[in-house]
Amino acid sequence: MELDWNVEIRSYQGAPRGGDMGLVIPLEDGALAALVDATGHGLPAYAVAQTVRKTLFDRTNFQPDVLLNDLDVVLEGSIGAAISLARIYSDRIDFAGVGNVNAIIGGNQLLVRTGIVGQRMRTPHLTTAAFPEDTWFVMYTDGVARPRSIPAGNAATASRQLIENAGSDHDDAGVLMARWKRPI
Ligand SMILES: [Mn+2]
Repeated sequence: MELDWNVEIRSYQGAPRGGDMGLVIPLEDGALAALVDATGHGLPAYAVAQTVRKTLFDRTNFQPDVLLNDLDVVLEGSIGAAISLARIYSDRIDFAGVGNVNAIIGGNQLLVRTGIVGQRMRTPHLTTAAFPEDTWFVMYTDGVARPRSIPAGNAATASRQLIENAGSDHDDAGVLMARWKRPI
């Protein structure tokens, strides 16, 4: 099985940098996926998002709820961020999120706690969900409306389409999509 994934980001008003940032780090038994919406826009938000990126690359072997607690400490004193994280395995995902980055798997919304990582964060909640072949896992920031349906195509084309269909003109827009696929 092959993980078909893509991160699509469109910065607010075409700015070259923004606070939405996503990544998928391939691991031996799956991947670590993250989608971040740092508070605000532009360079300050971009800096916070890059701090999150660096922290995650340094700590790929930790569970999402543990990582959110770590990030809450790392981002203390910053403007903070909404962060959703998924540890992807061959048949399931472990998921946790704090803030306004939503997640859907197989059409079902996953629990995201309110709050801001780095500021007044509540204890993250770890959810485990089945992740069968050809099931879409989608994360999207609050600059994207809840998708009514998943566009056809692969992760790259479908995520681009989602941003086009449902992305806001007044915020950074970010989408991360992943599914297990049999290699062609
Ligand atoms: Mn936003």
